[in-house]
Amino acid sequence: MKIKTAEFVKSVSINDTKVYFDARNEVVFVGRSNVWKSSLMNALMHKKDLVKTSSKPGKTRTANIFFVNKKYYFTDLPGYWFAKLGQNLREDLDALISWYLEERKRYLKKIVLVVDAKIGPQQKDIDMMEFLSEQELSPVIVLSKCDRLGRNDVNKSISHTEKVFFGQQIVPVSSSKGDGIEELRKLLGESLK
Ligand SMILES: Nc1nc2c(ncn2[C@@H]2O[C@H](COP(=O)(O)OP(=O)(O)OP(=O)(O)O)[C@@H](O)[C@H]2O)c(=O)[nH]1
Ligand SMILES: [Mg+2]
Repeated sequence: MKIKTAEFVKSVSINDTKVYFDARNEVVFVGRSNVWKSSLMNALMHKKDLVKTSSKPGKTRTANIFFVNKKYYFTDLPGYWFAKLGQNLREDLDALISWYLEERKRYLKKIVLVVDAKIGPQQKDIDMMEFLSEQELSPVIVLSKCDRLGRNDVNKSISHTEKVFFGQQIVPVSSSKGDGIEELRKLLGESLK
């Protein structure tokens, strides 16, 4: 898909009890904190800082919804499992993630599960994948930070991830270099048709 326009719509937190959602198809981005989810969204939408990013983990604390091509939503979710935020905030953010995914389920055409290629899938990613399959949501695994690895290590990371998440689509990317971004745009375009 070609992305021509992208605008911020709104932020949703777990305390927003009356949220109005409309019936538009959507893609959401999930993953552990600091795996470059928000940066990946900027790269996909041809933006530099539409989606707020930070070198410090725990930047995204609400579900941030963007309107793409005046037709679809792309939504950035907080990273799961970032213990340093403190237990209360951590629990609120984890609750927001599962609530959001369940609430919007019928419109979610793809869940982009971002995994750090250097670290590989962690238990929390496996838990998220289980949740997605329970909810009958369709994931694609994006291996981020590939620019920080050599070709051999990227291949090793892909085969390890294939073993952990058998049969799932995997796209290796680098948001700074742009590798894999066009492939991911194409795949998302297919899902949103
Ligand atoms: N070298 C390199 N750095 C990147 C790339 N993408 C993102 N970064 C940097 O990584 C840091 C974290 O990125 P974010 O996109 O904010 O991470 P996040 O997963 O959204 O984190 P949370 O919101 O805390 O869950 C930022 O300082 C980015 O500038 C990339 O492709 N290459
Ligand atoms: Mg973020």
